[in-house]
Amino acid sequence: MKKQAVIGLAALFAAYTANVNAEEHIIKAAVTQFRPMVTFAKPGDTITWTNMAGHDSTSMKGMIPEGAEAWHSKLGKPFSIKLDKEGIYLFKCTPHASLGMMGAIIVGNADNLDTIKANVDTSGEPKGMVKRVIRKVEKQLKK
Ligand SMILES: [Cu+2]
Repeated sequence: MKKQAVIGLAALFAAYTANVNAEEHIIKAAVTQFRPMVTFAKPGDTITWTNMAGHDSTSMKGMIPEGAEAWHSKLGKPFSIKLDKEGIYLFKCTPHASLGMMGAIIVGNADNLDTIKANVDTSGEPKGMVKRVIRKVEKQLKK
């Protein structure tokens, strides 16, 4: 009985500290841009999009880590998602993707950069705009 209580407390403490360490990152929609365009996060952090009137947040096909879940937020509504899988996530605003309204979230290691690059042509997204985000990601990774 006593041992169980100790284990229970330890589990509670672990959950508590995991929560304390997790951060929330805000990405703000501004006219036809997401600010910041590139966000660095840790596994378990939450990403929140704000100021979303007229915008959505949609993950791009073949441009999120393998096994990660795709998302498509409701147009015009703030949106939050917790990202656990490490890697780069590219996302867009569906109405404004052709204007380059896209961004990237880098969670932990950016090991899927090559996969993302290889998928640009088949993504169905405006290539020039996707490449622009990738260049920005590469620049930020070199810092
Ligand atoms: Cu938009």
